[in-house]
Amino acid sequence: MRRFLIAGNWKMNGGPYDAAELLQGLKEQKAEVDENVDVLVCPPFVSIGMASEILHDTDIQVGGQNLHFEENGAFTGEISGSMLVESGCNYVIIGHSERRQYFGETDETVNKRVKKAIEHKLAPVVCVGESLAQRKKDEHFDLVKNQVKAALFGLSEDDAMDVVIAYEPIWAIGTGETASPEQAQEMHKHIRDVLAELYSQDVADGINILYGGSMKPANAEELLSQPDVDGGLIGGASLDAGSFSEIITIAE
Ligand code: 3PY
Repeated sequence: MRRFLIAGNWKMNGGPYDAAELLQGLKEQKAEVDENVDVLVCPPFVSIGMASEILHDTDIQVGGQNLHFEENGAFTGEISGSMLVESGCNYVIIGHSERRQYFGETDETVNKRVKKAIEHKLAPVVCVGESLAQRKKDEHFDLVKNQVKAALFGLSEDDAMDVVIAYEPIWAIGTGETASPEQAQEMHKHIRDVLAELYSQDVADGINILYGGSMKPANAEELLSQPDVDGGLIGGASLDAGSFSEIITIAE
């Protein structure tokens, strides 16, 4: 039985002071969460320690927005899996379209990062999704299938069970556009079919598939009521304690 996962991707917003204020607000509204919902916040690296400290006595978990696939060494500006674990994370976002678009992330590096996350027992939240041009050319199903296959390449069935997939159509990121519930359901079902093909129906049925791309209180209910939508990876609305709490309440 899958539980909902409501995850906030803060992107490059919220240094330690702002993070503390936002998380105190969230804690006041949602320190305890219904047992059918997991809640996660992914602040920028510099605020992770602060987040872990503030949230340690709540049901809210903390994750990173990226990790490097090497253990340590001369990789200026990078963060390792063990650093995330030491800072209190148990999830990490991997392959967000902004990383693919602006920082040269490829299917191959996504796969390396997924493997490193699993090695550290961090649940990878792997982002996949098509651009508007790819959707218009009707390439979206094949593209997402290839992204999922590449991200999970070489993972055992047990390891795959720890992965979370986030479907984030690029045309719905930071644009205010959202996929319709039908478009989301159609792609989530497709992803689940790809997972069943790669592993088994049991494995596919156990993996959380989140929707990301302008999820907010106004559209969360209809998106979350789709049978294959198991939660959300939430950008802008996760930066407001009231909106994020509202989405959690909708999932409950
Ligand atoms: C968005 O909602 O814009 C996101 O990119 C979430 O990751």
